[in-house]
Amino acid sequence: TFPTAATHVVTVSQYACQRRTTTENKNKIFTDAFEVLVDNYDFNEVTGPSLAFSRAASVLKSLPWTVQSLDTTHNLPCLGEHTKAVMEEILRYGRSFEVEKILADERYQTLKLFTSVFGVGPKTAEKWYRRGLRSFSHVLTDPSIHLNRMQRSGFLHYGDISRAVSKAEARALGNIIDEAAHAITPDAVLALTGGFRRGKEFGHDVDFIVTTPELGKEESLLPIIIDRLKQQGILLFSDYHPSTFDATRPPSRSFEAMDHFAKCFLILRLDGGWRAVRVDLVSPPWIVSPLPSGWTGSRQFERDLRRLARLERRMLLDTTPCSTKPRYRKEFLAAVTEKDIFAHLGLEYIEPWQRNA
Ligand code: DCP
Ligand code: MG
Repeated sequence: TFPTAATHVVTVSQYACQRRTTTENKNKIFTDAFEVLVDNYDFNEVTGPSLAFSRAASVLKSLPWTVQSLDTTHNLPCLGEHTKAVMEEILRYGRSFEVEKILADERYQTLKLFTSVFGVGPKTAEKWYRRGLRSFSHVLTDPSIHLNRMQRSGFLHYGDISRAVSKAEARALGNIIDEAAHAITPDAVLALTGGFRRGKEFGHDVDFIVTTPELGKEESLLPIIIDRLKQQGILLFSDYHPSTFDATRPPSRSFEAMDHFAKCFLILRLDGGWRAVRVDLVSPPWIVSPLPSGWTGSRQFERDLRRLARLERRMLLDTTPCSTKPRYRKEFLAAVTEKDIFAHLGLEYIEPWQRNA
């Protein structure tokens, strides 16, 4: 029989890490609208509603059925009054007037355009907007605007890097980087992470983890890989950040706590239909390599892993592989694989392709 809402009265968790979310989104009409609202709240630094609509979008993405009436949403978490009002409009008129108003708003349009450039965040976009700039040619011809190196590359390769990267292109890049890593050390390990690990067909970039079992050696991997790519003539841009990883530091509460491993943001030239592609490499020590599940995403999935750990299990999810005992934690739980992490949190294992929350 055709699946209807009534056949799916199982409870849906408020945490994305307790839901299985494939790339097949049956409620895109709602989640696309929510994403416009989220962007607009973020541009205005309004965090509460931004998170609320992000969570609502994530819940709808996990449903194996399309919402056709608000009556079928009573059992669903994270759908507040405002969210339901937007859904009601879409169900009734096929569109949301609130969303349409934002889409037609000059400030929203301009900030969206500016932040689509690699290296331009909401703060810079806002600064340019306040200066009266409304287009790329305004920005590029304004003598008072000083672009940094990343932004100059962002504009230079704008057309190429705003085009989606395919799985085949991701594989081709994987081979190039794998070869570079293996030339340094034969036991280097390269793994695809980010959206492609979750089974997405296209991505805005390609994310890789590269490491080696030889402790400490991972620190030198990225600079050497970057050098090789440069010698091959395919490096168009690189921004390298050495590790700030400190095993003696107590775990951090913040979501961005993952961000202390050596990493680099690259633009590479991919042969065969010459194009520029954005590539991110992260190089954690081998001992914490299961934790780069933190780079698998989705962003909402990672957020909710941390939120559940903190609120429901009184644990902090972190990458610190040491045995110090910070005051709010009695012991560290060792994790060798991703499965260990889910088990420590009392969660059923969710496959990467089910983390498209
Ligand atoms: N990530 C994070 N914090 C951020 C941004 C990203 O923890 N502020 C993590 C979760 C993401 C992963 O890194 O899933 C990769 O980031 P991307 O921006 O490359 O996102 P995806 O790979 O998921 O999607 P896309 O296809 O847009 O690249
Ligand atoms: Mg990505």
